[in-house]
Amino acid sequence: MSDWNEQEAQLIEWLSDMDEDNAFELAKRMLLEEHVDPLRVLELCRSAMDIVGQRFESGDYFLPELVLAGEMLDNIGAIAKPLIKTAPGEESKKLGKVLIGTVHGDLHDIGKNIVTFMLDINGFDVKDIGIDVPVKDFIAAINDYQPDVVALSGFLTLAFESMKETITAITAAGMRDKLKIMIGGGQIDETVRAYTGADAFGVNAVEAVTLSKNWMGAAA
Ligand code: B12
Repeated sequence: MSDWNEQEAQLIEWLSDMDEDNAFELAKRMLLEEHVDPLRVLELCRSAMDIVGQRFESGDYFLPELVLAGEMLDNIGAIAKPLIKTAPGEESKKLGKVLIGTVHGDLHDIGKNIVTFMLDINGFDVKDIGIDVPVKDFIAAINDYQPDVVALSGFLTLAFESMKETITAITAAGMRDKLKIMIGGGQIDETVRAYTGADAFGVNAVEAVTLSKNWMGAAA
């Protein structure tokens, strides 16, 4: 927390305290009037969500607070995302195809949507197949879309199992050698990567872009 200036700490506090109106107005002012880096604002949102998550775990918050947190993020994201700059020249050339979805059993999609958006503005063709995606739908979509990279998102611990199932099925279908698989969302680390059999994991949307660019042989 010590890394934040006063205004940033205020945004985190309002977001984590569910002070929806003040948080939205401040985020809007930072983005549209003060031209604060939108990625920085999204990072502040993420920190606030960690606090919300902790309060949920400790029984101070319940499902309605998680729902409201999701809505606040969506609203701020809608202003922030169009302000994220595309690197010059990246708009026209397509670097490769990425298929992305949240694995079955998991309904979280805010992080996935940011990843989709960032891959898109960084020159990838991205097909987003949504949330709670059954293994068979991933397989069908890979057959159909022929992606270079498959991105699996999931925030729940149970998503690790779904990711493993999905990757095992991709291997069983004989598609594993033709694509790279990255996973992300929530508490994913090297142990989870090894467990699921993914090629790599990323902790944020910038890492998702870097991994994909490296795999496509484009400078990150
Ligand atoms: C908002 C929220 C919800 C909303 C989701 C709304 C939505 N449309 O997504 C709602 C209310 C639906 C929800 C429901 C539930 N939730 Co919830 N939720 C959250 C909360 C507060 C924020 C999540 C979020 O969106 N963060 C913001 C994004 C932007 O986060 P981010 O991590 O920075 O995202 C980046 C990375 O994840 C990465 N990334 C994402 N995907 C990918 C993919 C790839 C390939 C890569 C490389 C990177 C990558 O890039 C993103 C952008 O930079 C978290 C707490 C937390 N600390 O995260 C709990 C949390 C995830 N939820 C939790 C729980 C328990 C639930 C429920 C089970 C509650 C219940 N009792 O019903 C349900 C589950 C429903 C289901 N089956 O999925 C737990 C999970 C615990 C666990 N370990 O399993 C958490 C951690 C809260 C907690 N601490 O207890 N939730």
